[in-house]
Amino acid sequence: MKSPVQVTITGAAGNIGYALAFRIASGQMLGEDQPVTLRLLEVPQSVATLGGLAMELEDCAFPLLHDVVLTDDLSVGFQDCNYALLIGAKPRTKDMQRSDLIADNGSIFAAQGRAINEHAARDIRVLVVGNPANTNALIAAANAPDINRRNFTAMTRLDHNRARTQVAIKAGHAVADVRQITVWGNHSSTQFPDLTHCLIDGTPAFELVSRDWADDDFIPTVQHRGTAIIEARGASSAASAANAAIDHMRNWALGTDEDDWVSMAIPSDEGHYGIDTDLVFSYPVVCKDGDYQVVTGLEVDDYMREKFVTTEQELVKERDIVAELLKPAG
Ligand code: NAX
Repeated sequence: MKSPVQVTITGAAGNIGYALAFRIASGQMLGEDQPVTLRLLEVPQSVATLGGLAMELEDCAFPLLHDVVLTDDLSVGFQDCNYALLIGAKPRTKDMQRSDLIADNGSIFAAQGRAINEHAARDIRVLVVGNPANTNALIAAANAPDINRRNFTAMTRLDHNRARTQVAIKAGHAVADVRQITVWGNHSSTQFPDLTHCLIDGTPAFELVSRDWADDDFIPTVQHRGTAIIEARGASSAASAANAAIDHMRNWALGTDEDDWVSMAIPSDEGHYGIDTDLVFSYPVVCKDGDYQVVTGLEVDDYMREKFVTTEQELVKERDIVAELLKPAG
């Protein structure tokens, strides 16, 4: 048996945390031979609620669950952490715009970045889920100067999974037949769910679905799915978000399928596809040996370029709003 790894979940008493913790403890994220210690980090007033979650985790008698640590102390929460899922933040409510969230949530991720820099394992892998996820990941990375920026990522996998299912339904195929779909840019309504290089059972998607359908139906459905779910259930997506977080981390740690790629929001420092080099931007990536690489060399036409610019500009605006939080304390 391998030695246990430390997995931190922030906001673990929330909706996504509740849907996530059991799946990590059961081995669905890091494999069925990898024991884990769960470090559950919350705000002080929610630590008591975490006690209930810890009891339920005990009651599952998961063979891979080595220990559970409950805390509201960042230094304990990130101690020697190998995998961090940064979920805790204020969720967007029915009438709230993303822009309202940015200032509110940014400072949480600056503090967590500093704590990661001081206490976590040097090869920590970080997934930011709390919104605005891309910009929060940028803030966390900026506040952890001793950790490789590549190790800070944000979640667009839920959008990727949503896109995959929508096109499978339209084409009358199984989800498993859909390959090489990409969500580019921000986890927001400016994201670009892209079928240009998508294959469905080996056939180019645009031979099975029309470009008009993609423009008028598919793209807006995926872009606004989060809002549709809030309207329908009065709360934001939780189980599907937890599922996407598992998918993202599992692929990063254990690799992607040979003939496919996935969407991950990652630091754009290398400037792939001409994107500004100081954003966290969602790209198609392949993962192997615990690392990811952007899929390069895809042809980009004017239509795609226009969509890239829209989502890139939104990320630049978000970055401007949090400029003060991007300067690590000297
Ligand atoms: P909940 O309100 O159910 O849970 C959030 C939890 O975070 C609460 O228990 C709260 O006490 C805790 N928390 C707040 N500040 C904290 C801090 N500084 N340190 C530790 N814990 C803290 O929200 P939930 O539905 O779980 O959603 C969490 C976040 O995920 C929200 O920001 C939401 O917008 C975001 N989402 C991101 C998605 C994505 O695809 N990237 C999709 C789903 C979701 O909307």
